[in-house]
Amino acid sequence: MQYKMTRHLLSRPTVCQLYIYACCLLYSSAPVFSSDVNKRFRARSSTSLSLLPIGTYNATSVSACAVRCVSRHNSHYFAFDQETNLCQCALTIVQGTVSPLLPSERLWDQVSDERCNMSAGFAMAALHNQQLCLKVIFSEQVNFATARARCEAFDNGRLFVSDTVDKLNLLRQIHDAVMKGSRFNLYVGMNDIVTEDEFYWEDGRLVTEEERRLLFNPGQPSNSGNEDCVMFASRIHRLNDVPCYFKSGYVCEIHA
Ligand SMILES: [Ca+2]
Ligand SMILES: [Ca+2]
Repeated sequence: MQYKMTRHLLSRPTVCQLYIYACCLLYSSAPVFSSDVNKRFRARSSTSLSLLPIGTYNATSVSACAVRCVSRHNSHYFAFDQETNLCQCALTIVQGTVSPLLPSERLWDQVSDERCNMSAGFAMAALHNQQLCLKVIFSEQVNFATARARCEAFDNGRLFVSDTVDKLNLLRQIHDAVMKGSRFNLYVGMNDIVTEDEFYWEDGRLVTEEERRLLFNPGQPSNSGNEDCVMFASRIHRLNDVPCYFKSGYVCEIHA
């Protein structure tokens, strides 16, 4: 899937009817009908929000755009331009720097999302029946203990429990969009600090054999030189155990 910002849409100076809609509800496979749109989606307008589109279409209305995005992509986020009828579906919207808006593009109403804490830089992402709230931090490089403490300083915050391949892929997409070619490894919420080779997620669950097989890079975890903390390795898009004193970016999530 190609994740490419279509800035031309956002840069029209007269696009005063550009709305970002974000689903307030958990994913449902039920189709979206016109009358449901206002209940299931709400307009978001902010100079500091961007979306990572996964599909762009022409749609005759907001409702048609919603139907298209939900039915084709299970997408809970979209932008619709009422002047051009351009409809962009996205799996996530992110705060800030992915595609900064021009001054002429200050046309979105700020809508806060209390649970997702977007004002603190968290991004919402819909993944199957889950709604994730993630924040990728690369502006400081810290050891595991500091990364963990930073995440836990947010209400309901913790290091990201990246326990599926889909979550790793989403992390890759957000990382690549935000970093624009640079690469940062990111601490995630897994370690075997207490007992060697017994990895636990930050939610307290033991990491299963299947999770190890699917999520770690082949040959990892290696505990080479005593590695008890786990990073998302941005080049390989898989996990690797590293010494906990290594300094790295990290990814936090807000959990329910
Ligand atoms: Ca270890
Ligand atoms: Ca390793």
